[in-house]
Amino acid sequence: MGIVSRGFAGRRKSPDVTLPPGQYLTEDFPVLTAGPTPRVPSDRWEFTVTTETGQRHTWSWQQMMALPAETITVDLHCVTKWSKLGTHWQGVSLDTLLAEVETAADYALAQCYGGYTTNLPLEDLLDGQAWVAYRYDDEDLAAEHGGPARLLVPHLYFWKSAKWVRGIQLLLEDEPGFWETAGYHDYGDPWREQRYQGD
Ligand SMILES: Nc1nc2c(c(=O)[nH]1)N[C@H]1C(S)=C(S)[C@@H](COP(=O)(O)O)O[C@H]1N2
Ligand SMILES: [Mo]
Repeated sequence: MGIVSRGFAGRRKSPDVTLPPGQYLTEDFPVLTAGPTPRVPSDRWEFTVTTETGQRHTWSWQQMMALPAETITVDLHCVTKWSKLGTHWQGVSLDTLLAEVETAADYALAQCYGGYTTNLPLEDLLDGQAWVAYRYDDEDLAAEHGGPARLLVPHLYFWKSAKWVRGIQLLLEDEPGFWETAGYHDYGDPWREQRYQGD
């Protein structure tokens, strides 16, 4: 590794912050929703994992709340180029939910109240990389940000963090979701700037 001397001329305003390429910092929390905001009361909310053989594992709100919660502090990177650092969440790890599920699938399609979908490799939902998040900044997650609960997958562009999530379909073959069908990248790694198909 080389030694980099910033010198005086190279000094930046925020020398400690490294953002993915093409991103800028924002302090507020923009709302990005394709279509109307679904209103799902928690007593009618449920979350279902469906395997490639059609087996279903469903959690009611009450059952989800009874699972061990994790506190998560992560940076968010939206493909529209804003990044928000150090966001604070609470939720249930997908490791906890998927531990009970037997599957040979390699892919997952997140499904939402309201019809939005987004696809991810199953391995990107495991090993402490993804949560069903229901609290933001120590408050119940607001409806416009996906409340009562959303997927949180912060290592990928934020469109992969499905709001109003109602389930995960496990698949043997990859199946593109809403934005992926419209030309956005299948995987969406912000550090490799995978915004669009072909990036
Ligand atoms: N159900 C659903 N989830 C969604 C979206 C959406 O339109 N519908 N938009 C995605 C996009 S493009 C982004 S950037 C984030 C925005 O989340 P926020 O509105 O909480 O900032 O949610 C993602 N999850
Ligand atoms: Mo986005």
